[in-house]
Amino acid sequence: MSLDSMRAPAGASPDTRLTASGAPPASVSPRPPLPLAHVEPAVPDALVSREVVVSGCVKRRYSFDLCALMRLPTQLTGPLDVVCLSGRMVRSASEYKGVRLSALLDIAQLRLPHARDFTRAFVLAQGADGYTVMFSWHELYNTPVGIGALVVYERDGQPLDDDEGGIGLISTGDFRVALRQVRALKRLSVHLADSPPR
Ligand SMILES: Nc1nc2c(c(=O)[nH]1)N[C@H]1C(S)=C(S)[C@@H](COP(=O)(O)O)O[C@H]1N2
Ligand SMILES: [Mo]
Repeated sequence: MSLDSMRAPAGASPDTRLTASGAPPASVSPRPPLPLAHVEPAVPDALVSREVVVSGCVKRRYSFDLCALMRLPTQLTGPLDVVCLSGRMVRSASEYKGVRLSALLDIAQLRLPHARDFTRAFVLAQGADGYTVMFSWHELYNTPVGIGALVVYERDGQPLDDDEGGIGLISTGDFRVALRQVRALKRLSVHLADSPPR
């Protein structure tokens, strides 16, 4: 067999792929090329997360991109069924890879009016579409839930692709894991619950 016959046909070299802008290679497009502004990416950028910002009651606001997350101690979930409140199986994963949510908080450090105020601190985790879930300080630092509350960037050995939102959040200790699984995690904001007047 000649080397030539093993080569991909002209116009489909190994480097030819759909770009982030979704523009198909000119040679395979049956239609005249569209102006760039009309070409929609497969997943709108607004629904993908490339970094997670830690803000609110913290000493320093931090932004963690993929590289920053990968430098932190890695956590693996092991097999995990992602099930919604209804009982619907969203997916069955062999493994997610990520870092503890508490590790990010430890870096940003809580900023508290009084030392004991950590007892009423909580974190809101928000996705690119606004979907928001909550973890209390106690869940994260004072119960087994915290061990499995992870900011994740890989599933089954593959990076979470744009369809899956890039960076995400998962809580392996939950009964219904799908609910606190946040797709395209953008923000972790730390708050203090109001203390009722005595
Ligand atoms: N950002 C974001 N994450 C989300 C949701 C959402 O609407 N937005 N829905 C939740 C619910 S109710 C379910 S069942 C799962 C669905 O998982 P999937 O979006 O990864 O398929 O995502 C959870 N995480
Ligand atoms: Mo759901």
